[in-house]
Amino acid sequence: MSAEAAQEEQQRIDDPRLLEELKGIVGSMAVISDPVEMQPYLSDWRGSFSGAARCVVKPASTEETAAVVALCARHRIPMVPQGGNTGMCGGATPGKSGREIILNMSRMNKILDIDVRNNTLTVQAGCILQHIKDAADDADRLFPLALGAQGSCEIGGNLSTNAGGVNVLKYGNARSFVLGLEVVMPDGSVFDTLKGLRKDNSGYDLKHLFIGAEGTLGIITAAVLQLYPKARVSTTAWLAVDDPAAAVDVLGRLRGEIGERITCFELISRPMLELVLAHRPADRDPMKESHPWYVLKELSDTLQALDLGALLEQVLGKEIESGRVRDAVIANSLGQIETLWALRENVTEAQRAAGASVKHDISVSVSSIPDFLKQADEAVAADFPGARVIAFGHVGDGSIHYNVLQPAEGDAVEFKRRMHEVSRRIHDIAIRLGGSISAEHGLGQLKGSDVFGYKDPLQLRLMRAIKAAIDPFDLMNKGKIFPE
Ligand code: FAD
Ligand code: 2HG
Ligand code: ZN
Repeated sequence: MSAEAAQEEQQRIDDPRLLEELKGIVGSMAVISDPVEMQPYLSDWRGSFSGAARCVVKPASTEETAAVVALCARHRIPMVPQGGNTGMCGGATPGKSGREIILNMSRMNKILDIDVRNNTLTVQAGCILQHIKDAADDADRLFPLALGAQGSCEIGGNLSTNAGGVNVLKYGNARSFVLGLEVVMPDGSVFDTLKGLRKDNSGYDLKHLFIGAEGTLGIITAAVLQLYPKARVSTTAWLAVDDPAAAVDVLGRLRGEIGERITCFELISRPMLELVLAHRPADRDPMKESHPWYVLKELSDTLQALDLGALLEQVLGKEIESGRVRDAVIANSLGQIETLWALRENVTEAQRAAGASVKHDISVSVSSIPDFLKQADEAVAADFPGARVIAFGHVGDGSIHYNVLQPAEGDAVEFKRRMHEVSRRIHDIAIRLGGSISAEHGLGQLKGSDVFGYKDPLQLRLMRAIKAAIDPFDLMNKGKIFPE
């Protein structure tokens, strides 16, 4: 037997032995290998991706995670990190080989520390985002990351996808909240920068490599997060505009006048509103007349004494007079605010119920949004007649969800067959306008092969070199970002 073959033989481990060793590390209740019990972990929430795995392992501490990873590294067993499994691109779903183990982080759900004087919160990676927001609130602070899945997504998943959401305009995306990170590396060693420092220029800031890496470079186990002052006053309005150009124009003018106070500025198309209303019959159109486009806008401030309502009326008055805003509804109660937000936040669920769809999560410069939407609409109308476009997004970040649904009476199978073609057309337009094919959801297994046609060769070379240096045996989330 050659030395190589002998080493391979030593690395091989059969399932019963592997399960026994894993149970020895995390306890027998935290290893799932029963095929029926494993099912929920083997596919994504949309049902778009599914795979197979040897087992699901749920570590409860950094030490357990490190021991599991070291064991897998020794036997060259590939691993799939999994958080709340709410991702859009199949990043947390294993491949088809059945050789991987899923490392589900949901037992690592402790808030480890709140340091109000340092304005920081230290959390384990499996903490549900809503729980972190609640803990910050209890400490009279704000943790601003906000997205529709916040009741089930985990901070480890948020950081691994560098999640965006509705507050990026004011506070930035997930990356901007991280002061320190703890990561179990692909060989089981622990990268530890859980320090809460705001200044540290002692070389490369390596923690940022793991943020947005979609679990391909290691397992995030904990993070130190930056807190913000709580908003004491806020006001929410639903505006009608003629087209996306008017929305971009209004945002530009408001930024000049009251920039810091704009927390959200969400673009909503009429077809999107109609889809949500059809899905939630108890909800109502906020306006009597129908308009082609809307904006859901929120202002907030930390000064209790500030009359934001008056400020909003003043700036909106000018926009209505000029005709840039056609109509406006200002929410007067918590109930009304929730009603308006429900129309925005239920769009993902409404799309899921409406049949096959192909999602696009592109970004362009804010000023290019109208051009992007015009060109994309023309392309869909010409090449995919009958397909329904559900366009909406985070205007202030140039981030548009341009989702194309199968024709209402059409054939889902035929539509799915052409999905890649649809995406190609939309992505080409975004790239021609200087944009990106992923604003906030990542690549996962949905867009890995696409990005390689678009990304600059030097950047690709650097990405591959980093992956090879950190994970030489390609054990971490195989086939994600980098297609197999
Ligand atoms: P998962 O789906 O479990 O995993 C996502 C990726 O991160 C995978 O590649 C996985 O391998 C990796 N990963 C997970 N945990 C770890 C870890 N501890 N260490 C290393 N890698 C890890 N996204 C936005 O950006 N903005 C939005 O506005 C938004 N709105 C949404 C609304 C709804 C209704 C839904 C269902 C989803 C939405 N999303 C949004 C997508 C999704 O919620 C985010 O991508 C979220 O950040 C994923 O978190 P998760 O815990 O579910 O991660
Ligand atoms: C949002 O902004 C999410 O609501 C989900 O990013 C987008 O459903 C989608 O495509
Ligand atoms: Zn979004």
